[in-house]
Parts: sequence; C-alpha cells; structure tokens
Amino acid sequence: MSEQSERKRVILSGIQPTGTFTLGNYIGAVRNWAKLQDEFDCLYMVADLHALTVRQDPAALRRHSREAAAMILASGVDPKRSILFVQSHVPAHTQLNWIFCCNAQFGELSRMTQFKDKSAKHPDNVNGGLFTYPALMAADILIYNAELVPVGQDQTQHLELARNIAQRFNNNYSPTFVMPEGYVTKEGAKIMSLADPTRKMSKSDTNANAFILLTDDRDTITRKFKRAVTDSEGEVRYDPAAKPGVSNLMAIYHIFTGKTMEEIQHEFEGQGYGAFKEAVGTAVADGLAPIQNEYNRILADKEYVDTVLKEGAESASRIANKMIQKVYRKVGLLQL
Ligand code: ATP
Ligand code: LTN
Repeated sequence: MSEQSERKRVILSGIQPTGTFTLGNYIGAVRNWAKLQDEFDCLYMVADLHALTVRQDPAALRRHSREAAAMILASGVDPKRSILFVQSHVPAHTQLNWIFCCNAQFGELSRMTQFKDKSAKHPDNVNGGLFTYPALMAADILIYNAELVPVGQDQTQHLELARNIAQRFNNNYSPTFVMPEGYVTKEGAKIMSLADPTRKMSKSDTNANAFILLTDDRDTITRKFKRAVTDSEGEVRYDPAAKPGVSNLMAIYHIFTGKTMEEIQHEFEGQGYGAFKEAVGTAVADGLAPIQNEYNRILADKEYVDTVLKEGAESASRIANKMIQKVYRKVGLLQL
C-alpha cells in the first residue's frame, strides 16, 4: 500500500475455504470487496483456521484455500491495491486469539447463534475451536485496527462480540483497538437457500439444489433456479415474510440486472413463475460468466496465486506483528 494511502480507513474481511463459494457468499460478501478497494486500505483473508472448527479433509482444505484465493482475485480484488492472504500464514492472529480467549466470557460465547447452529449440525464434534471461533475472528479484525468489516448479516453477532472484546481490552489496559463496524449491504445481506427459503444459502449444505456455486455451468444454474422452491400463488411480488422463495429470487434478479422490485413485478405480471425463473437463471449465468473465465485462467496459474499469497502474508505480518508486540507488552508478558 502506498504512503499516500496510509490515511485511508482499513477494511478487513474473510471467508472460510470450506467449499466452493456460493451465490450467497458472492452477493453478501465477496462482490463488495472489489468495490471498496479505491476508498479503503483493504485486507482480504482466506480463513483456513476457522474452517478447522468443522472436520475437513486435509487435501480438500488445501485445494479449497487456493481456489478461494483464485475466486477472490477473479471477483476483482487487485493484489496491487489490496492485501490478500491466508489466515494461517500470519501467526500473529492465533497469538492475539489466545489473549482474546482470556478476555471473552463463557456467557457471551455461549449466546452466539452460529455456535448453537453448528453444534446442532455436528453434535459429534462440538469442539473448543467452534466455541471460541468469534475470539479468533475478533483477532483477525482488531490486529489491523480495521474500522469496517464487509460481511453478510449472519456475521453481525460476531462483530458485536469483537466490539465488546475491543472495548473491554481498552478499558482494562489502555486505548489500543479501534471499534470495528459491520459493512452489511441492505440488498443481498442474506441470500436464502433455493430448497428452503427460510434458511440461508450455505456452501456446506448437503443438498446441492439448495445453492448456486460460482463454478456452476449455465445448464446447472438454469436447472437449479427452475427447481427453486416458491409458492402456489403464481404471482411475482416482493414480500419476504409471505413469499420468501419468490422474494429471494427477486433479490437475486435485482442484483444482477439493477431492476427495481416494482420493475420486476411488472415484467412478469400474469406470466407465472416459469418465465421468471428462466430469466433469473439467465441473468445469473450471464453475470457469472466473466468471473468464471477469470477464475479458470487464474487457477491454472498456481505459481501466480501462491506468489500473491506469499506477498500478502508478508505485508499482513508486518502490520500484525507490530500489534501483537504492543498487546503482549500491555498485558504484562515479559519482553527480553
Ligand atoms: P459454511 O456453510 O461453511 O458455514 P458459508 O457459506 O456460510 O459457509 P462463510 O465462509 O461462513 O460462508 O461466509 C463468508 C461470507 O459470506 C460471510 O461474510 C458471510 O456473511 C457471507 N454469506 C454467507 N452466506 C451468505 C448468504 N446466504 N447470503 C449473504 N451472505 C452470505
Ligand atoms: N466468520 C466469517 C469468516 C471470517 C471473517 C473474519 C469475516 C473469519 N474471520 C474476519 C470478517 C472478518 C464467516 O464468514 N463465517
């Protein structure tokens, strides 16, 4: 980052390499990352340590980490302007994580809905990392004094906890951390599952018809939208409470075409859901095509991806190491 940009506010965000990104990840998070690069100093991270809170196949995790980096680059994140790195390549995150684990309270960690959801989903593996997950996420953010964190709505509770940890640390020791704010766009903050529109679209869903993957081809995209659960009313109208399926498809269509909800409603008046679903599929397939081309091109050049990640880890470490030294000193760890 240039000296001139040193005055810019800092952004950090992350995504877990738990699988191929879904349309929800793209709309809720990654799509916004590229847009923020001019205005802010951005750090974007592949959160591989967070992914370990759920059992991962080692070879698949390695592959998904590189694929995640390639997809972030394909979505327009420019490594000349932003820092792109893998979480485990910057050990200072885990160092700060421990300090934060000793500051986060059992009660507040127990209230996290993601912890409750994932414990219910994986009852055989309710591990310590899953429980302290938000302390590591707070470390990811606060170690760079990031002021803005672009995420989907499901992460706002974790952000609130990061703010509480920051505040507590600042009060107990001395002002150290900047209070981070979520950057959650109104549209698309929560893209719902195509199979069950009352649940969020998630890349670890066991039903492949529930999500669109960013790597899905045109036929697959079209087929999945055709099968998307709607309702029996047959009217394209935006009403998330009464018509969650149709409203979700309208939100997706709006994001890819820029048309307002009223315009969409008019466009498909009296036509039923067939034509509407077809149009959503076409808009999404058209919109994703250039990203998919870029992704395939970038992924084929492993050396390039690895060089970007290496340089990213070096740049991120320079900032993070300074902060961890400061924190160690403040909490009273012996410095020689
Ligand atoms: P997993 O299924 O493994 O929990 P996920 O698909 O929920 O993964 P994450 O890696 O946890 O994805 O999230 C990456 C980013 O994408 C986060 O900022 C998150 O808020 C956002 N996100 C995930 N799902 C959606 C969704 N359905 N709608 C909008 N944003 C989403
Ligand atoms: N928990 C996030 C991923 C994540 C993250 C972060 C997001 C890990 N560290 C720091 C923003 C900032 C998720 O999407 N599940």
